[in-house]
Amino acid sequence: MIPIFTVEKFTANFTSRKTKKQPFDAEVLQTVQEVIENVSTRGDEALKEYTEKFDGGVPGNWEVTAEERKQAWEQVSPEIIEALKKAAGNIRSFHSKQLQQSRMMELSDDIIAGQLFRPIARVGIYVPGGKACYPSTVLMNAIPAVLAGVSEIIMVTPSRGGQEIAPILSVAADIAGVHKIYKIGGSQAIAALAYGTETIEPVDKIVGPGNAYVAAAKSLVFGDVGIDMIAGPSEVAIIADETANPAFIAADLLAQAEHDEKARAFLFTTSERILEETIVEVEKQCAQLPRKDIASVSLKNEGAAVVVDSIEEAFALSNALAPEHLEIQVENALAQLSKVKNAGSVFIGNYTPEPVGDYFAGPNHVLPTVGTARFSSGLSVDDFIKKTTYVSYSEKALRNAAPYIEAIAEEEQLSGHARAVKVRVNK
Ligand code: HSO
Ligand code: ZN
Repeated sequence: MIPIFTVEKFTANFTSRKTKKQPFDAEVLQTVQEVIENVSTRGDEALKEYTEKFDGGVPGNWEVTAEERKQAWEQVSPEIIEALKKAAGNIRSFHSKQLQQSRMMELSDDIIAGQLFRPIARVGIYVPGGKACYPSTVLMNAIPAVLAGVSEIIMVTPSRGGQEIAPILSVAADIAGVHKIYKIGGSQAIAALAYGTETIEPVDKIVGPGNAYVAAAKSLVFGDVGIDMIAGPSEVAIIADETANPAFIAADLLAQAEHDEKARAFLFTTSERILEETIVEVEKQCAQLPRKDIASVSLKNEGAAVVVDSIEEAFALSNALAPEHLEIQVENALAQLSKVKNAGSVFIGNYTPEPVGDYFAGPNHVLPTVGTARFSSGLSVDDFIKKTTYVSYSEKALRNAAPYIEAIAEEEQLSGHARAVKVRVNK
């Protein structure tokens, strides 16, 4: 089920930069452009039309009311509520360590400089309502925003045919601390968040996953508002040696593959035996999964297993790939951490499968995909904070610096810049 690649073939197929990996095409982009244009000019009226068309009905009230939010709790089992609360506690505690104080530095007696850390005022969180309706995603997006001090966190998620939203999403929003929930989805929701309508006040940044239309909309509104990232298909790379357990590896490959047909699961192993036994396990375990059809298509079309000569070679492949998730299942796994150069999040040892992080441990599950871990990071408190620098010079400090500033200004032929200094020091 999982295709076997040589190191060379894997490198050529999966680490090339030449194929653009955007999850939407020109046609989607054109449709979305029209939606954005309409919502930004005609507001609620256009939002209504698109909601009717795409969600199959328009909600009586756009915003989920306090009463509806209360009722949602009665529709969710106590076990799930407990699990979400426990997960939220872990996510909160991990992300709270990311908070930083604004800093002021005395660069010398008469020069002060610093950085002010200020939260973004208004943030929108997109949460899919259909195929990937995940309460864990609500927690992962909203908790860092709450910790950063964002004053208004607005979640949007499509209604079911103009009726209610999934109760579990509303409960997760309450647990995380989301201020408002609107029953809108698709590219029309992104447009409403970016430009505002009569009902929806515009936000400053939009985060959260979505389908191709949502991704295209986010990429189009970027610049007018901030966005987190354009996520590609989810992926895992597993590095395994002779000491790994093929049943564990197979389960982890399948956990990734069941996300969707485009999800990617890779195994780099130093052991032929591990590879062979993993292949048998994958067949066996896949047959038992409710989503076996999705998982088998994903593994067959997008997966790869590679036998490598050494652990070093496995890490070289993984670093070239820059996977969203990296699992290290080798002897003394923790000691290998220094070999990781590019990866979204790392899961260390045989007893740390990816779902530990997807749901529970604390690190974020919104992570850079398809090689973007080369230059970017998973969602964190930082994504909701702006860093403003400041500086203050005394007259004496400016006198000392004047010749240098003036020299550079004249070199750039910006005499006005030089004058702004001269007028102060030559008085
Ligand atoms: N593996 C996904 C997150 C997720 N898994 C949500 C299950 N639910 C991307 O990191
Ligand atoms: Zn997952």
